[in-house]
Amino acid sequence: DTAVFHPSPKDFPELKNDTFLRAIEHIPVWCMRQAGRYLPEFRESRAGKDFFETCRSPEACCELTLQPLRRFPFDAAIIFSDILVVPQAMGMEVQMSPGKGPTFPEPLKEPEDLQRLKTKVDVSSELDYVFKAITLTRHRIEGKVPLIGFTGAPWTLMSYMIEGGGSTTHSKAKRWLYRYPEASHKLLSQLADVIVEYLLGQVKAGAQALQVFESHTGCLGPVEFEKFSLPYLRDIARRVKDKIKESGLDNVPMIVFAKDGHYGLEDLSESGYEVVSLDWTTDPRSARIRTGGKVSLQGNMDPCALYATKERISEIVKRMLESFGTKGYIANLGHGLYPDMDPENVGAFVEAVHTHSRQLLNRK
Ligand code: 1CP
Repeated sequence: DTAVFHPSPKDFPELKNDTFLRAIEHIPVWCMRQAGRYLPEFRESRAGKDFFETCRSPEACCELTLQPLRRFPFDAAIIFSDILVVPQAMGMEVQMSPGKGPTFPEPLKEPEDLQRLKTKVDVSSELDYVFKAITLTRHRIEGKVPLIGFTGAPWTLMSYMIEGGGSTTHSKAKRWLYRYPEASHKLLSQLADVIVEYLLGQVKAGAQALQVFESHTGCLGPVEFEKFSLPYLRDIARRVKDKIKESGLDNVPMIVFAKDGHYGLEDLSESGYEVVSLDWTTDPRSARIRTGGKVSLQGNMDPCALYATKERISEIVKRMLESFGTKGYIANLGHGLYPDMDPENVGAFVEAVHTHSRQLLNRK
């Protein structure tokens, strides 16, 4: 009977799906390495402390993760940690030399060195400190933005384990691919097994999205990528998603970032990840065509554009958003922030994404 129902514009049922409203507000934005040395408060928190000690303190990781959110309206947080905690969990020693980056005092040299790695890695105890950091941060973030967990991909970790640190040619690690393909696959599968458990543990601890960093794709070509990187990236996405389902958890979006892997874009868009993150060497419009709407895209402003004036940053962002389009898009840089970047310009980047995306979305 319509006569007895006088609806008033109050006390509506709670909105269960606010995707639409959020999507017309603005394009989401975050930055790789947003918790980093470009922030004075980060440098102060880290001063005089060992890097991996910091990684092992859930309180410290939580604080470093939250710092950039206090300054800028980022739409996501990424847990403070490092990709090299995985080789450590497998039994390798890694030190962080200030100004030099990560160093392995005893890198893998020949296939027999694989015996030095633990055959069974108890991920839940070895990497427990990361899970604790994620859980604590999820509480302290108070639901403001989602928390992203991450890992290095097998090839990138393998290259560090053999090179013993950063490298421009990756020639020691690539020597393994050409000379010891079997031992290479053995190491890559061992890494993939640990990574699957590690990512699942992160989701159980509270991570709401996952990013897999294949930072060293650029030194591979299409053939080696197909053999030594892509199969493991695929395997990780499939196994993590299966295990999330088996555990009765909700699916979390997975992002793959294969830096300088433009040659593999079509394959990456069919590798089981919801999002493909791009570095700045790929043109957004061609990336849209090549990925055929199969995935969302993330990226890809050249981090060095942050050295420009705020006006120029705004123009660059506007063009980037127009090229990617507003659907299925997460604004980000094409790689991490550098320590000498001006926090004010990081703020200008975030603001430009919000301003221009509102304009683009309202035009429709
Ligand atoms: O003392 C310090 O603060 C050292 C600088 C630093 C920081 C802030 C390192 C050493 N790691 C990190 C944190 C870190 N590392 C995060 C934190 C979250 C965030 O992004 O805000 C993440 C996601 C990483 C991941 C990471 N570590 C990657 C993948 C991303 C990428 O840059 O391609 C890689 C390759 C590393 C190794 C690493 N750790 C640190 C350095 C300087 C490097 C690179 C060394 C090299 O190869 O030259």
